[in-house]
Amino acid sequence: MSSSRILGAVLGASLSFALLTSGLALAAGSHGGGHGMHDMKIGKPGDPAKVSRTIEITMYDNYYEPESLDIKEGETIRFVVRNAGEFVHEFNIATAAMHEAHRPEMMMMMEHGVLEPDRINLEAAKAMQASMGHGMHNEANSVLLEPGKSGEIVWTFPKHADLEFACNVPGHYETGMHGKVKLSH
Ligand SMILES: [Cu+2]
Repeated sequence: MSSSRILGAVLGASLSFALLTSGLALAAGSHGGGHGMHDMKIGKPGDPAKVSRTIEITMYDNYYEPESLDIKEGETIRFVVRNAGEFVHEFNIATAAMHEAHRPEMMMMMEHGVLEPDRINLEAAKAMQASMGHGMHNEANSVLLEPGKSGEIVWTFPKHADLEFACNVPGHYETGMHGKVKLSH
């Protein structure tokens, strides 16, 4: 795992949080980092004008409602995600392998004090950014939310993929905070 990927996770999370607190919850910007996210494999940021439906996701400690998703291949969905739990949670669309690779990065965020159990420490995020010298970076396939916060993702799904939505905050995936994305014709 490269340090740039770790930084991408850290700064992506802090940027997502900054966007959310300013009320601009759309994570629809293009993914310009090119740091190894498999865009074609998992889909891509969606065009808000092409959204076919909105799905509300509620995050609790440590599970999602709904528990799984039924999506048509190629469909563009607006996810409105709300954290109704008492801890920070993530809604991240990816393959199981990508989630697995993401978890050590989230662990590093926690070790650097960026990710606290119930809040995102932006001061620590800035310090980590300064010490590692990497620019801001957004992850369009995920949103990381403090308790009580909401966010949105517009996502276009691919035709074939084995995807799950998951929370990679340390300990959460392991206690069941993930669900299947069922893609159908
Ligand atoms: Cu979680």
